[in-house]
Amino acid sequence: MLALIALSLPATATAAVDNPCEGPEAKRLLCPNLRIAPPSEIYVEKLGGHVLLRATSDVQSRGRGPMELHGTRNGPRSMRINQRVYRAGGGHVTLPTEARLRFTTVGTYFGGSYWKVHQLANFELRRVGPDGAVGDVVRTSPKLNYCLRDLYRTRAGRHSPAGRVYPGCNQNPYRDHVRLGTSVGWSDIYPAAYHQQWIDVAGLRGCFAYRMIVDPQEHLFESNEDDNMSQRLVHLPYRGEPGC
Ligand SMILES: [Ca+2]
Ligand SMILES: [Ca+2]
Repeated sequence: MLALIALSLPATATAAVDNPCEGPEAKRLLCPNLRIAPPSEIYVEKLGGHVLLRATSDVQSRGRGPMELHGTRNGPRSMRINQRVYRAGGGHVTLPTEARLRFTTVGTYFGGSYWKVHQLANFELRRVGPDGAVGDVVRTSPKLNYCLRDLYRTRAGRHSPAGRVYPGCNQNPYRDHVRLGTSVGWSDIYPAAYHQQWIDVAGLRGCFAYRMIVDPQEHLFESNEDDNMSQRLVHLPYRGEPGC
């Protein structure tokens, strides 16, 4: 009976250490918070027998401090990650994480290969019932690896730097250490036409929820771990605009 109860618990306790951004010391830390905007600029691309539902994704940094990650080589195309959280009065804490960087190839058109965070975001499609209830996952995107960088400043504010602090992801496969991150008020956005920004919806009919989830494995420490999902309803076959 005990074993059955344990198996039914959600697999959320994956962090390497306790999250200081949810504990009593949180107010002395400039903790990051990641969010993801609902999928936008949705369109269909037909390719052979595939029907690719493409969408733009926007990972937003919305905490008191940046999401800053330091990778250290632990394999030919892999790095382990320490997260750096700055203190309100100066200095920082270093948090070991279960997250990993992968040297990821996105094709020559999009610039070749980059050090990206493995499983930073998931895109998934779930069936929506006539009562509006969202059901199980029916399809997922192949995209898992995602850079963190300051691409656009999408919300100005007191903690948000006016210029880029983390300009782009490193492309050198021989580095032993890289730093990447997204500053407060900035976004890392991938357009719908980018490598793997799609879910194959071939053969699906009806109403579905197109969900985007940032940090789905809960490897990164944030001040709010409950605002990491957004969704938009889509009717399939797609009619050119969202909604069921
Ligand atoms: Ca969050
Ligand atoms: Ca998290």
